[in-house]
Amino acid sequence: MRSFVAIGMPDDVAETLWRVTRGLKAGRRVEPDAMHLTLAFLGDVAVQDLEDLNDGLEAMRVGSFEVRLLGLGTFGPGPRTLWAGVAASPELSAVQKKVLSVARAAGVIVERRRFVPHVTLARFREGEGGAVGDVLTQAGAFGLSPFRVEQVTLYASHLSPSGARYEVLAEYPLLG
Ligand code: 2AM
Repeated sequence: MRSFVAIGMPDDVAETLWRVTRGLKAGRRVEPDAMHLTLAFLGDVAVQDLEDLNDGLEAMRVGSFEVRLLGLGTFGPGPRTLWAGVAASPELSAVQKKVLSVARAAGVIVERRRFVPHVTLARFREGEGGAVGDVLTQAGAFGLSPFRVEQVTLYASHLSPSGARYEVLAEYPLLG
């Protein structure tokens, strides 16, 4: 099953993020209830590995912490995506490393990519990305109040021609 571990956005944060892309004239906006900060993209995971992953995430001892969304940016030529950035945080880096090590221990092969924490707000097809210019004029000024991360979530990603649909498979409270 195509899956990933992420931090879901609280409703009020997601609503605020949704308003950022209100004026976009092209591209596909990510719906508020699909917004998340990915800690580890796992790709296709075998059912047995998923069980081990679930056990490992349940056993993880990490406390809750705060994150702050700060700045806007883009990935890819065109660009392909618009995202909200995340203020550097040792707690966030620690939980991301922990999730990666749990995934590897469960037998999941995780890509070695630099962790650039972000929340994707919109995706663009070729030729659409220019529309991002209007939104990026607010980039420097963009910043939200910090919010507390109380849990991490294991999601399944179901791909279809109209985009990905995310399903919550399990939630893991951060109790320390
Ligand atoms: P993105 O939002 O920047 O595209 C589910 O696809 C989540 O995993 C998304 O948040 C996506 O990031 C992230 N992700 C990281 N690496 C990925 C990859 N190689 N393929 C698809 N999604 C990836």
